[in-house]
Amino acid sequence: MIGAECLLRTLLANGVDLCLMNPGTSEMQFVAALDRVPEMRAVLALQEGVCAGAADGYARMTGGPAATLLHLGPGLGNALSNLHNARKALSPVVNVVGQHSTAHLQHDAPLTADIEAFARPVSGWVRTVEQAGAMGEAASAAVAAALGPPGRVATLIVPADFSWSEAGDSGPAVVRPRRALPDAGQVHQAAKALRSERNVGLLLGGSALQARGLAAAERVRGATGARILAHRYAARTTRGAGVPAVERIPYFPERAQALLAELERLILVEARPPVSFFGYPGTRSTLAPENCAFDVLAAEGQDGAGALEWLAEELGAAAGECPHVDRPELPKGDALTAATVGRTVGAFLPEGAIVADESVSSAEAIWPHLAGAALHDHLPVTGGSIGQGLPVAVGAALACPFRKVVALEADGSAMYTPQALWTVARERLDVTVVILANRRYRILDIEMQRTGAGAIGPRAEEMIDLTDPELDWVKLSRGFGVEAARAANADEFIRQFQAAIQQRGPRLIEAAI
Ligand SMILES: Cc1ncc(C[n+]2csc(CCOP(=O)(O)OP(=O)(O)O)c2C)c(N)n1
Repeated sequence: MIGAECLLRTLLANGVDLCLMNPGTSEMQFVAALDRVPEMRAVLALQEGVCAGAADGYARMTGGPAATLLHLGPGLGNALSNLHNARKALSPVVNVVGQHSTAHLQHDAPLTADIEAFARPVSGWVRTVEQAGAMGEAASAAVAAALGPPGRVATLIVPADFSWSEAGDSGPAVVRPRRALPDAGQVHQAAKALRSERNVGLLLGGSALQARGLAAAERVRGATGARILAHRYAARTTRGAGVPAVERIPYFPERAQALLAELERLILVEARPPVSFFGYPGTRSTLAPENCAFDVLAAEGQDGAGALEWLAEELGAAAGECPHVDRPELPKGDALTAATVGRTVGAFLPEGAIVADESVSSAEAIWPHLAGAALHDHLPVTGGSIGQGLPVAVGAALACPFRKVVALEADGSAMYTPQALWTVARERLDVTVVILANRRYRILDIEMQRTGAGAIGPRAEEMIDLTDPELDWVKLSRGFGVEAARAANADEFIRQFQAAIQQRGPRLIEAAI
């Protein structure tokens, strides 16, 4: 078996059966091998940022890795932004990058680059395959490294001659690791604090923000009055009917600090002490009060949900009812704003939907309206690097073909990886994209003031305004093969969004907010 086939078969032996790729000459053996290894689903993306973001979205929804296949240093370079987001999401990703054949490398040919150096800052594990015979073992090691826990980007660099040479048998199946519970001492310490102190909060991140962890956290809240807070950039939060709501830490530090002002102790569950997104002149970066004490109930990569259940038992907390939140009412005759988009999405979201949220300055206006929606999963931008929402939607739809995916996309952000629309169309994914078209880098208006950079002069305005020329999302979307329409007011948006939810398949709505 040649190396390329050995790698694909090793991935399959490890349950990795999706490869998001944008190949070149050094990866031709992999492309050819796809016809001999039909069990591997290969999905083409037209820009590597889409491959990386889709692998992240897939991992968030399945807990396991997809593979990428990227072309040399430049292909990896295009993927870095979304690999950065995947790293912050703690998503397992097997990131396969082709390399020149070993004899060719010395000549510094046009595509030669230090791929390991490109990979290292976004990867938790990097290895260049040393010889063809090591291919199977190296691929298994990459899967094991990706799985963690916590999950990480494992970059496997494959010289072309090893992919075309005899490589021997495929590598072993690695045992899928279980997340470990914390030590009893951590649970006892948290229970003691909750029993004896008043202003205690639990900050949930990672897997603790899914149904099991949330239900256990609600029991703890019921028994102790502790506040349940959510890490703002956790990879996946289950929300809506049937799961308890949590307080999400706001974006701006003053609001976040005000929300947390009374806290004397914060118990961290798969989360770190919260910090603001940016540092501003005269503002501190930490969000909890300066004298707040911290305990770790579960570290990142541990079983936060299991730890919360243990804590609830320790406290003798009864299973509580999940408070009911009404579905939002549809806006009537209102202007089309981020809030009316939020109410409409909240009203129509079907059970089991997945929301890829890159709504940037519209996020605060939309978020509360989804609390009363049907049960769904919310996937935010984890690493602040925009251009993630559409690719994450692709990966989530590939992972969960029977769940509706809704991508809430600010127009500026959507322009970083619009090629994702082509993959949505080609794979006929059940994705509804809502473009929040304010024709501006709106958040930068606010940030300009906050950073003390000063007033927006006419030249600065040109760096923030997106009206000259205007992006036409209906034409752009159709150009990528996704049927689209424009909504100019709330009534049009309601009609179009309802229709998109009722049909299966790709659809884009440009909401002129
Ligand atoms: C990769 C990357 N490049 C640039 C930025 C800086 N940035 C943050 S938000 C933003 C503009 C966002 O505009 P849009 O997506 O239209 O959202 P709006 O603020 O209008 O809601 C930019 C350029 C970033 N976060 N990531």
